[in-house]
Amino acid sequence: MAPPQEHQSESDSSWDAIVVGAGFAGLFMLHRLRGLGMRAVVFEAGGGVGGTWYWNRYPGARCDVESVQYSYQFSAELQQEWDWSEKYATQAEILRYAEHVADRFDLRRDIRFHTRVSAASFDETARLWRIETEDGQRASAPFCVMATGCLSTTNHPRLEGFDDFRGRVLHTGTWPHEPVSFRGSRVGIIGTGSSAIQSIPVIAEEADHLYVFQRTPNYSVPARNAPLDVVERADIKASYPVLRETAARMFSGIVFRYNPDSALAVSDDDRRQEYERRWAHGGVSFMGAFADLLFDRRANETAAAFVRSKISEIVHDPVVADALSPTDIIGCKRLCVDTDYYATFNRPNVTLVDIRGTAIERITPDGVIAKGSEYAVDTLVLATGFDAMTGALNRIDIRGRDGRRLKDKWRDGPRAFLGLSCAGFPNLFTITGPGSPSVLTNMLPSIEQHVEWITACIAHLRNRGLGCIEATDDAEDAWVQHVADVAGGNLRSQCSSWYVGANVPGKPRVFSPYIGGFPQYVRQCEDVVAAGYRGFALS
Ligand code: N01
Repeated sequence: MAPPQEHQSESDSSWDAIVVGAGFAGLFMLHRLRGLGMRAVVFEAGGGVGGTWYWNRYPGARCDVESVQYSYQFSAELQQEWDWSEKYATQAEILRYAEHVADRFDLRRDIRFHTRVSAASFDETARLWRIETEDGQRASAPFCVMATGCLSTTNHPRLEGFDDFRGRVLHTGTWPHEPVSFRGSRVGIIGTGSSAIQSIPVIAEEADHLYVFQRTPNYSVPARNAPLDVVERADIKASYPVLRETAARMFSGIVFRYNPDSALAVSDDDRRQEYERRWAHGGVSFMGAFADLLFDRRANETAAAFVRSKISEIVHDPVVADALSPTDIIGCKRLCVDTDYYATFNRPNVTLVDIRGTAIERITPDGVIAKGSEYAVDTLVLATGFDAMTGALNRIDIRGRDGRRLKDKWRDGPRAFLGLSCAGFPNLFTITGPGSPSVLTNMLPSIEQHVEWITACIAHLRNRGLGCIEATDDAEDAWVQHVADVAGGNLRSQCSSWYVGANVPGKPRVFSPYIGGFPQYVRQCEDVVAAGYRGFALS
């Protein structure tokens, strides 16, 4: 591997590659580009590395994929030297890990922090991507890699009267860096997705009163988080190669026990026992209880009914338990993982405001009006999620050949080949872009696979004296159709989730991630390469 190149001065604006975003994708991309001997720069809107884990500092934030799996595998040394303290690491620990990686691989010197990219356009004559930032910087490079994240543009619902609110407003996805106290405060939280379900139990412990405005109840399973002791950590380190190899063969890229049986082929007792075991174990492996949970509505309903029975066991007030109980497909929206979420509604200082079938009527200077009543609050927490998959890319004015805007190309939904590249946008790569498994898998291995693919692709071009690679229209059309076909056979495509863009008013309803599974996706990426970059035009 070639040593990193000399650091460029601030005034230099011409690079071999530009990367947008310094989350886990951008950090590893920079490392690999340097490995090719390329001069690369990263533009990052935040003041530090870590992406999602830099911004989402809300109380209770953790990753619900086990830390030992939600971590890089490209460096055996990194794996061996880093100790995870808990089964599910906190946001703060994951951020420390990202910072450690940045320092360990000396990445920061090529990252421009507090620099948001506003435009990227392809200059066909010079065959360069020309980048502009919000603060007026310009840079150019033959290659541009968007490492902008799948859940990085926050969704702010337009609520009448919002600007008149006199209290404090916080969004889980852009949480302040300084400590936030809820002591003595009446808090209203809007939303009951993963971010809300993690933060509600923690906020409830501190706030005078917490009002939870719930439009749609969500299924959640207990995390059963626990510290990792010295012996467990040593075992993990000794078994990393096997763990990673096994994970690569799993549908989700995460190692857990999948039961190949149908939920409908076993007795009621056996089925219940399987769910009980998974509930006791905790985590997203609950959905691995039976093979057909995401393919057969009747099978799915057995798991849904089990979780509802748990909610009514945990929540004392039957009216509240009923309001917290979802009736739709479990796992259709992303399954939530919690610590004491349902039990929090037994606290006297927590009120569930069930706005199912209605909407928040308006925000007043002093609170929230819903279902005809005003709830006075000092702090409003928006746990209202993200403009997922396409939000961060569409926010940048990206223009390809003939000045065509990516946003226009994607007007009826995202179109990309393998989620990596778009026809009409030569030498532009997207890491975990729409049409790739990304959010339906363990993000870290999915990121690494994309970075390795892009790195090998650029090396291929350079080795052959080629300057350009671009997905063909035909390959892109076929891939978009394949992504839709696979989604059509899965229950996950049926509900109004952020996977289909339903949470953002006006967004076209398209199932964005690829739901064919991680191994199947990787095979297709490898086949494309083995066939001489089939589906791409190289020049
Ligand atoms: O966002 P969400 P999130 N009025 O979109 C509600 C990942 N993640 O930030 O369902 C009232 O899931 C909305 O209601 P509804 C994970 O992939 C991972 O929680 O649309 N309510 C919903 O309840 C996750 O799936 C981790 O009816 C409104 C909520 O806001 C993804 O990020 C932790 C509303 C938004 O839920 C997003 O999770 C956190 C309105 N106008 C996040 N608008 C872990 O790894 C929206 N809502 C643990």
